[in-house]
Amino acid sequence: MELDETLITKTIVESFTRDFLKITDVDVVIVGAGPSGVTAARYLAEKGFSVVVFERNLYVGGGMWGGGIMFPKIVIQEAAKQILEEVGLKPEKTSRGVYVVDSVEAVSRFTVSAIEAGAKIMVGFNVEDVVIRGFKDKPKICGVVLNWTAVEKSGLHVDPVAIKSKVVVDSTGHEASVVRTAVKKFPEAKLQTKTGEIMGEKPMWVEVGEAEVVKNTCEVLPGLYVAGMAATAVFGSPRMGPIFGGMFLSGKKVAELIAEKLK
Ligand code: 48F
Repeated sequence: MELDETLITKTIVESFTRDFLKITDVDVVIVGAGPSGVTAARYLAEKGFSVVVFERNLYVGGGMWGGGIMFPKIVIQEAAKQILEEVGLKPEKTSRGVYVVDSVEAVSRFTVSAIEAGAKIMVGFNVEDVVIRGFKDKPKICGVVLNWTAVEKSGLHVDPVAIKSKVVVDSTGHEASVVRTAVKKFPEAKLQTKTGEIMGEKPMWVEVGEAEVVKNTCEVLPGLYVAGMAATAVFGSPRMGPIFGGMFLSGKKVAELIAEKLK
């Protein structure tokens, strides 16, 4: 067989289009493929839900690669150990009582596990807005609006496309970018925070930050959930720096909440 150039082109376009058509209407859209997002994706896909993760970078993993100050190590506490073991990691117990794994292996195993469970991960897509129904009467978020990250960066005027879902998860990290957009575009909806607004991440306090990121993982607007650092930012909790247990536990919790909601 001659390796004609256009057969490569056709294969790429055909295969991508087939994949994309499968994810235009799903149970769950997850925005951001950091530790909380990929963990949520795996659990939800394992439970049989159709799940797509949109990640604006061309790579997954979010803040996991760089560990702490670019030392590629992921530190976790006992409570999160089982989640890591489920994806085939072997957390090493240190003399300090916490556990450690290699960050490259962690990203790889979490990603493969989510994909094997049936989640679709789409990279290079920036989620720039949400889809809503019912402005005044029972408003609900029921999808996302997205474009190629390259389009956003170029500043070209290109209209985005929409994806419908039963629920959306904001796991975009410190930015909480989906909640931020939803609140800006949809001021009549009140967030489930003390002030009804995004409270902003507080300075570091590891013990409290780790507990609160899990507590804050919830449905923050009808149809929109927060997980990971996005939950910390929305609810005004302290940051925790390079310990990742809370991120994995938050991803697991958001999957459980959504599974309960959609059952
Ligand atoms: O920041 P990130 O890793 O989120 P996380 O799951 O984990 C936080 C930790 O990495 C670390 C920490 C540990 O204690 O504090 O920071 O909360 O991953 C968020 C991902 O979301 C992508 C972004 O590129 C990153 O990979 N992202 C952000 N905004 C968008 C987005 C968007 N609008 N559309 C698509 N992807």
